[in-house]
Parts: sequence; C-alpha cells; structure tokens
Amino acid sequence: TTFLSPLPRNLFTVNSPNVVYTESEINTKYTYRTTLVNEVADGKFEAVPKETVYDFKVERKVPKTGMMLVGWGGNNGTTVTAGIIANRRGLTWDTREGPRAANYYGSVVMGSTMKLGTNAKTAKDVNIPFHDVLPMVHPNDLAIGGWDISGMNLAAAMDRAAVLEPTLKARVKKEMVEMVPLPSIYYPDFIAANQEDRADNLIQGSKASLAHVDQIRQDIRDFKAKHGLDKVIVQWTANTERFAELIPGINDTADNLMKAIEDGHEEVAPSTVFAVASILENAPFINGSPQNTFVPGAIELAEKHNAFIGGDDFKSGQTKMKSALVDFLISAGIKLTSIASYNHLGNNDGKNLSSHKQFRSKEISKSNVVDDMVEANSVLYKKGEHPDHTVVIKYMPAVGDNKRALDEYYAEIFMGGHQTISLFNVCEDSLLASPLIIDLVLIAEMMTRIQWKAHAIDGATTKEFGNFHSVLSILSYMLKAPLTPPGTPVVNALAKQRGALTNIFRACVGLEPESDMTLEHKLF
Ligand code: NAI
Ligand code: DG6
Repeated sequence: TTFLSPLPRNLFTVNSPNVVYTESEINTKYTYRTTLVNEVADGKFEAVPKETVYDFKVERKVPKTGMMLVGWGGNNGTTVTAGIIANRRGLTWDTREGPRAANYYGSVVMGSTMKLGTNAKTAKDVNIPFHDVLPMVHPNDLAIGGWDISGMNLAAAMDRAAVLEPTLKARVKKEMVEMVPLPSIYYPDFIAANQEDRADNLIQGSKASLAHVDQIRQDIRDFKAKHGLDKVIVQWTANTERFAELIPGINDTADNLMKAIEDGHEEVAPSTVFAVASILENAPFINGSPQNTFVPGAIELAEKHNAFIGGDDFKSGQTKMKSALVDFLISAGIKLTSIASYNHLGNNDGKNLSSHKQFRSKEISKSNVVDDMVEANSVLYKKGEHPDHTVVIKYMPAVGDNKRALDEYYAEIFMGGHQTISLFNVCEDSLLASPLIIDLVLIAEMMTRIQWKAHAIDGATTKEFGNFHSVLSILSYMLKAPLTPPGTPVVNALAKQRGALTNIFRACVGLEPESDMTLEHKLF
C-alpha cells in the first residue's frame, strides 16, 4: 500500500527580526494592535489605539496523531473514515459521471488558500495552501478509531449510511471491514427512543459512573499505545442528545460534576462523560452535536486540567450559508426582518431528530446563529429588536443523507421596499460534515503546539509561556453554536470567524493580519 502523506514542506520562511526559527520551534514577537473605546459624555466615544506585544512559540515537530470518533459507525463517522482511506491511497473510482479521485474539498485546511503577500517583482498576490501556514498534521496520517453503540463493522455501517458510491465503497471495504467500533455508553433517555434497536455494543450500566469514565480513558490510552501515537483528539459525532438540566450542586462546578458522575446522577449525559474522560486524558475533545455537553462543570474541569475543548454542532450546509448571507445582508445595510428555515432529511440523524427533545437541541443551535450580527448594527435594529426566525426539521426517509434545506430571507430595503431571497440547498450532509471533522482535528491539534506569553509595555516579560484558553473558540468557523471562554462574546459572522482563524495563524509566524487594503495598488 502506498501512503500519500506529504511531509510538511516548509513552503516559506519569514525574514524578520521578530521571527526566529530553531530546529524545534518558530519563535515570534508579535505586536497585536487593537482599539480601546472610552465612553465619554452624551453618547460620544473616544477611540484609543492599543498595542500589546506577545511572544508566540510554535512547536515544529508534527506529532503522530489519532482521531477517535464517538459515533464512529454513523453516517459522518463512516464517511470521513472512507474519505481518509481513499485519500491516503490516492484512489480513483468510476461513477456514472466518469472517474472521480479522492480529494479534501470542503476542508478549510486542505482545500483553501491564504494570501501570503504580494510578489516583490510582479506585485501579484502570492497565495499558499492553508495547510502550509503552520506545520500541521496531514489527514492522511491520522490513525482512526472510536466508539459506537452499534457494533457493526465500518464497511457494513458505511453501507447502512448509504452515502458513498458503490465503486468507492468496494475499494475501501477490505480495510473497513476490519474496523469495529469499541463498545460505548448508552443512557437511553438522552437520545431518541427510535435509536434503541441499534444499541447492541454497550458498556454495562445505563447512567454515568466513574467506571464509565475510567473505561473511556483506558480506551484512549490503548488506542494511543496500539498505534504509537503522541496525541489523540476525540470528537463527538454521535446522535444529538437532549439538553441536560443545569442543576446547582450537580453540574455547575468541576468538583460537583465529578461527584455527580460518581453518584450516577441521571442528568449527566454520555457526551459529558466522554468529555470528562478526554479532559482527564488531556485529549482535546470536540462536540459536533448541539446538546449542552459542556455544562459549566465540564468547562471548569477543562480549565483546571489545562485541556482543550471545542464545540458545538458542526456547521455544514444551511447554517454556513446563513452565517455568510446574513453577514452580507446586515453589513450591506439591508434590514433582514425574517428567516424561515425548513429542512427535511432521511438519514439516521433525521430519525433521531424526529423526537422532540432532540429536535429542541438542534433548534436552539440553529436559531442563535445571527444574534451577533443583529446586535452589532444599531442603525438597523433597536436594542432588543430581532428578525423573526423559525427552524423546522422533518424526517423524510426517501431523501436519505441528501438533506433539503429551504430558506426564505425577507428583508426591508430602501424606502419601504422588500427583498426576498429563497434558497433551495441540497446539503449532502455527511459529505459536508466530514471535512469539518478533519479540520477540527487538525486545528485543535495545532493549537496544542502553540504557546504565548505577553510583554509589559516597558518590554519586560510578564508571564511564562502558556497555552491558549481551554475553550478553543478559534474553531468557531466549523461550528454552529461556538463555545467561547466564559464571559467572552460569541462570533457567528462567517467572515469574522475565518478572519480570526487566518490571522491567529499568521500571527504565530509573525505576519500582520490579512489586509485587503491593497494600498500598493491604489497609492502610486
Ligand atoms: P448518525 O445517526 O448516522 O450517527 C450517529 C452514530 O452515533 C450512530 O452510529 C449511533 O449508533 C451512534 N451513537 C449514538 N449514541 C452513542 C453513544 N452514546 N456512544 C457512541 N455512539 C453513539 O448521525 P450523523 O449523520 O453521522 O451525525 C452525527 C451527529 O452530527 C448528529 O448529532 C448530527 O446532528 C451532528 N451533525 C451532523 C451534521 C451533518 O452535516 N452530517 C452537521 C451538524 C451536526
Ligand atoms: C437537519 O437540520 C439535521 C441537522 O443535523 C443538520 O443537517 C446539521 O445540523 C447541519 O446543519 P446545517 O444547518 O449546518 O446545514
């Protein structure tokens, strides 16, 4: 078997007194420029430019990394696995539209580029693959494993998912038949009752326990040892759970949450047990579903252990469109007055979401995605004013994984006129979600190798090197309801999320934020 996993290419170096390369690190002194605003009298403001100097340290050695998926035997789990195997082997396969070759389309890291700068001779933009900005893991190199309450091997589960072409499935089948999910924890009340018939691969016990945490920790350690890995990233791509009730004394602090698990409290969700186990193993944990896995106690636990977490809910088709379109409309000065979003889909996710409590988790994460854009525009919206927004999801088995998303955006334009935008978006759900799963793993892993320290204004170092905050809000671009460090704002606008990701990566190699001013083309 030929494995196609190019080594990091070190495609560029930064020639600056602020950037020093050693064999093991990239060390950068970076000046972060922001604007502080003081409210002065009568609703007026004073804006004060502010500079903070940071040192960033990037570990250059790319670690051997594993990805463990909770819900590995589902549509996303099987699709992303087959996709990585196909890429690793450079597979091509026939379709009725002709031959197709493996690719990573839909992955920001593997499929997009970033402007490095302007060619010194031709003045043209020089764009490089995003994957080359920092020394990142290549997805072809990921060891893949995980858990599922359904014990079907991955080849059979891939057939059950009905996502990929038969010709492609035939080429990855032999490898996938050998992949069998580890038994998982199943607390029936958290997912729809209609999922019960697939629950045949279970760790004993139907509510949270320390034994469950220990078993999952052991699974992570075993996987690491079996594949000789330096790091493991765990990701929840299992069914959407209902929200857990937030109960003081139970899940409000790290200690209370641990005690609640020990006591087998019924309000601790399986996803939270996985999060806790991953945090204790120092394996970054990402929640790809909408439920409130990260109860306050889980966030505090991550902070205490300096472990990374990210969530919630993959942002693949309809919501990605929404967070781009609403960003455009409102920043164009157009007053969006309502959004009606309908979905129908026929995969197992749709079946699970046909149950009200699980639908409610999804409704919440799909509904809050325009809040920041509305709140930021006090010209169009009075304080507290909001566009109407409705989200409907229906289970329609016939369309399978090819979710239909119908959206109507209704807006008020110049002089009382109206603009109505209707979208019909066929979201091949798992094919859109799989590259996000990859991006989340690669970026989360990268963040484990970046450290920072701040300087005082006089240049004296104030702190030892430390990690970014445990809650990786840098992952927001891939997520519908981005989790942010407690007390910090949520950004939903897609362009801002992309800007944060790009510019943090640039800062780590001592480059200024991407600027579209192009004064070099305007002032001469
Ligand atoms: P799926 O229903 O095909 O797969 C979920 C898998 O999780 C199933 O194989 C099921 O047996 C397993 N499972 C359920 N509870 C488990 C537990 N406690 N431990 C281990 N495994 C468990 O769903 P699909 O389409 O793969 O989606 C997965 C999740 O990702 C869903 O929650 C969905 O809402 C979310 N999501 C999917 C997006 C997409 O575009 N496909 C986008 C956004 C979120
Ligand atoms: C129906 O909305 C099912 C959901 O699981 C979505 O398909 C999934 O959350 C993706 O949502 P979106 O809005 O990003 O396309």
